[in-house]
Amino acid sequence: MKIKTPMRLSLDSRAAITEAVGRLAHANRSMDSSRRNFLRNSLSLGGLSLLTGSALVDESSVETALAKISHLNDQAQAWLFDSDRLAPTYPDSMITRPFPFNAYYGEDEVRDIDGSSFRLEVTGLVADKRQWSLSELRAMPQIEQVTRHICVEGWSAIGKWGGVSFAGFLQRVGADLTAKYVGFKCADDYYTSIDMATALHSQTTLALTYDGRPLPPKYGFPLKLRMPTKLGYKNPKHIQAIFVTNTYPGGYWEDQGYNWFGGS
Ligand SMILES: Nc1nc2c(c(=O)[nH]1)N[C@H]1C(S)=C(S)[C@@H](COP(=O)(O)O)O[C@H]1N2
Ligand SMILES: [Mo]
Repeated sequence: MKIKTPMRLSLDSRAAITEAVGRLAHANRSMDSSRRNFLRNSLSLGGLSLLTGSALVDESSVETALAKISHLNDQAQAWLFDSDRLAPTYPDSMITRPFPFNAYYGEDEVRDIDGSSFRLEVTGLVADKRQWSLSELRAMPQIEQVTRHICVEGWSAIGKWGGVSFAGFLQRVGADLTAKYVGFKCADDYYTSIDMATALHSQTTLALTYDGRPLPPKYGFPLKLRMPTKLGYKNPKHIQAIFVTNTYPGGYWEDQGYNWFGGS
């Protein structure tokens, strides 16, 4: 059989990979018994040990094998990531109404943040460590996009986010664009981090609005990072601090076994 073109994946197959990775991440995070069931149902244990070079003799070797797969995933996804490929955008008529809320807590516990005293902290490998008020961020050029948000918990929804181009913001603060990671600390103690290539992707937006209005508290007021190339848990809401670093910062779900790259 002749292989026609090198790996040039369609968005559909990228979505399928993302979904598979999401399922793996989800399985990673599941309880012990469902983890074993996942392995039994979708991979043979022999196959898993061949793939990872670990003998699956006990629960901790299964853990190690899954962690290795997750690391392989990070590398494969970083390699597959194409900075020029755009995630699909949609017409306003396709926006999901109401857009779902999700967090590691319930909607009744959403943080209420005072926009007038809010200051965004910017630290790490950046030339300009000044803090930013909301009005300063609103004064920067704004972009807006209707894109699909995919959550590994099994739902997706289309929404419209607007704000500052994150690449533009990183340039403006004199970030070291050769650094490996951009990390985020949130007002609800959530945290995550992303690769620099995704930070600089043209659709990555430091979002100030949802559907043309200031972000409502439940969608992350005052600031959220919106990346249509990444799964839901990589998109931090209620951002308080942004830092540029070469030291792996992890993330709230990532540290519990979710795949770190988490995207396409
Ligand atoms: N600060 C913060 N950001 C977060 C989360 C969170 O719990 N806290 N949950 C993540 C997950 S898992 C999802 S699916 C999306 C949900 O965003 P939404 O409420 O706008 O749908 O936020 C992501 N960002
Ligand atoms: Mo999610």
